[in-house]
Amino acid sequence: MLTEAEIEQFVTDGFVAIRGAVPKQVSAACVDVVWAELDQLGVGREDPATWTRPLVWIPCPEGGPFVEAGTAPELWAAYDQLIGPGRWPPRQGVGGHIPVRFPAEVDPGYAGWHFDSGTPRGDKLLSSVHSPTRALLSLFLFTDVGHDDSPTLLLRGSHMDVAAVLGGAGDEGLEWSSLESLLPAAAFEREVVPATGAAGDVYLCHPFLVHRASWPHRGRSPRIIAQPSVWLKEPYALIDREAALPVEQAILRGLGSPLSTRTAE
Ligand SMILES: O=C(O)CCC(=O)C(=O)O
Repeated sequence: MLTEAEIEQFVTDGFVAIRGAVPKQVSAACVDVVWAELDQLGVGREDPATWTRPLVWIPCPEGGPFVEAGTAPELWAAYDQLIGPGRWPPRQGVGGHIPVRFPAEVDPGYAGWHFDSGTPRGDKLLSSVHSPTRALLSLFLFTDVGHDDSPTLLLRGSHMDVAAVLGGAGDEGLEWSSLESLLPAAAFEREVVPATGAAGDVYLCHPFLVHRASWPHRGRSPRIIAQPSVWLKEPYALIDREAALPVEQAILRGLGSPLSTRTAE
């Protein structure tokens, strides 16, 4: 269970790390499966000469140890606390993709600031303040991730900036191509926190938290994490501050006032 202080940290900062959420032997078994998949792509665990690209994406494998990782009791308890019991669809696995980052000096591409909250509408990808489908972004660390291992960078508190901008865009939301054109410059002056930790740690992030990949990778071994969304069954109404649980509370805090009050103003 998250403590009250951790929950307040999630609301204020937009993320909380659950250390040791996944048992070490389970993370290690997930890494073995990832290497088996990489081997199919010609990238060998014991053969650094084949680590020729800075980044290889694979869909997060299903089954086996990924079921144990994705259903870890501490994680599900935290989802209930942050999102609300019955408000997120339980998944027998981890989901999302695995960006495997290899030791390299070069720009891997796609390392710009963004948040993962788009919902497809026709041919558009819209982000709405109601976060219609996404409840959380989770970062599962399957290997130890130190400062040199190209950790994901989190912009502490940036979910509030995103909520404030989306709040002005109506229920439908808006389409954006660059975050720099969407957010005020001050948003990018917030503290940058590297998502470092040990294999088995899981960062739970607000769906509006701005983050990006980092490079170069000057560690010795590939960094393996998964970055699934925890999905949301019903969009956040953003009307009742008293009833809101932490993910919704954080959006309301970023908005300054509930949407019904704003309409009445
Ligand atoms: O690979 C990383 O560190 C971050 C990946 C990312 O930004 C994402 O999946 O949204």
